[in-house]
Amino acid sequence: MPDGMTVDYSGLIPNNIDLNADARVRKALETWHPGYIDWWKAMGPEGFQSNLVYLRTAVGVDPAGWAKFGFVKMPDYKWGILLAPAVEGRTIPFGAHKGELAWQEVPGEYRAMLRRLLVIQGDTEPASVEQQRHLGATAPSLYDMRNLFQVNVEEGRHLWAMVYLLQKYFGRDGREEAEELLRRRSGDADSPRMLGAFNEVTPDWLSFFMFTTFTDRDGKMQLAALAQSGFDPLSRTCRFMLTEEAHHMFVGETGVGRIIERTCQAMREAGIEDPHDVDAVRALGVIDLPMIQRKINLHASLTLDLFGNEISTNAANAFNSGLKGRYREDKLTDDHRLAGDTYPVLRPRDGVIVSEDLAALSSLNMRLRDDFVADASGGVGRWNRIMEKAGVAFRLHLPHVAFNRRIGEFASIHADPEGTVLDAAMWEHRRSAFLPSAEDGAFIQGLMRPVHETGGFASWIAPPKAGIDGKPGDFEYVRLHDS
Ligand code: BYC
Repeated sequence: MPDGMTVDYSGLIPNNIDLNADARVRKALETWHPGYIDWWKAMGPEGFQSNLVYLRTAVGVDPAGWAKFGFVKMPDYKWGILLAPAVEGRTIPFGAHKGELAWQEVPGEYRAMLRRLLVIQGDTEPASVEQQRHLGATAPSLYDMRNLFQVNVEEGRHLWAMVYLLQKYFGRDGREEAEELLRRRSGDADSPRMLGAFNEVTPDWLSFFMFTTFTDRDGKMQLAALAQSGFDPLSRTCRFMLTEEAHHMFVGETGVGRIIERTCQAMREAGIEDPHDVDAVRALGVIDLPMIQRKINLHASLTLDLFGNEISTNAANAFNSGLKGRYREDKLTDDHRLAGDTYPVLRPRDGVIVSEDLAALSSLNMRLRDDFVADASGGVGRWNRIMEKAGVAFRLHLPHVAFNRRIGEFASIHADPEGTVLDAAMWEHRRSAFLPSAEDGAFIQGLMRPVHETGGFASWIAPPKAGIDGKPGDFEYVRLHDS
């Protein structure tokens, strides 16, 4: 009998849920598997599918030792179903059902809402793989290429995680939704992915590092909120997904950090004091710091849209029903019901941005977005310390939440990255100072040349402080020559 801690590797689908004893779900997953592999080959990383990649694979759910590293061809990766161990006697931590035993089956009255949450979560996972599929060709090192592929296979596993929940708990319509998850395509005009940011392009490695810093952090916040769910299988699934997610943000944050480090080093060596002397900095073959700020402005604002409307009945209902909690709900000390409570919400009023105390239940998207901003600013602080240490007079910052928004209270106005409201003409006039321009894109594309030599790194990025799994920086993380 599985003990919930070890993973059964004997069948097609590794799992710690005793899939062998559940013929119906095993058959549904095995039927879905070939379509998944077809999707992976068509829409997963372009090229490198027959190369050996030094990947980590989950082999257990014990935080002390859940992964093993080894060379794997990506299509042979063991995508499995892994849930964090059950907590004996767990109760619903918030909402109208607070204190009742957590659900092991879908509560009938909330079925549609729960399915929608699972489908939206599931949709983002393959979307990100599709967005990143061209990047292998321009990897700045084998170390970075390996990290990209690690992120990709784990997003693939996260799709499996949602598909398992859909197929096990939603029968026929769950199976249909699982098929749809393989049918939609990022950026497709007829059948796009569900949320805005997942239809954007990821054209270069700076975008990839920004995406994994910011958009994967939305993943962290949303998964953390779903990990509190009163629907216990969702809670256990998300708790384990969070273990993998941490590495994705590490890849992003250290990737941007290494770009900053390299730029500062090149500026110092060339005696360039002014970070705004963009032509001189770019002539060194490194990425200028103002461009990094514009990329932050873009990716942070696209990611803020993923939190939905500040005022949302959907969010209130998901909380009240016990399906989706707040970030670290179990650490909060209020009544976990929020009826009658208020929360300060930012919104535009007569050309200025004001804070209004609104019903806390309806403001839960705003609250999670605030938690995200606090979490993300820690990373920006660490980037600033790299410049400070190098003696470079430039500081990065997150844009104001009103900047460049398409969803929510600020979608109807224009604001600059400091939060000053602008009219449409002024916004158009200053847009290229705020957001990456076509010229920025062309410059970055010019830098995107692959470095495939073991231990080599592109001119615009510093090597990492340490390798993966205790390996040195010049380890051959992707074997390009023997497959
Ligand atoms: N784009 O009441 P509202 C990750 C729709 S990332 C397009 O405010 P709600 C990952 C909304 O669907 C985490 N449409 O919505 C990261 C609704 O439409 P319907 C993914 C949008 O439900 C990197 C209508 O507007 N997980 O894991 O409160 C790599 C009214 O909106 C958008 C989740 O998001 C948008 N941005 O909030 C890989 C968790 N925003 O239903 C993976 C699950 C809103 O009226 N999802 N709309 O037709 C949720 O909790 C919620 O659905 C949302 C939206 C927070 C996304």
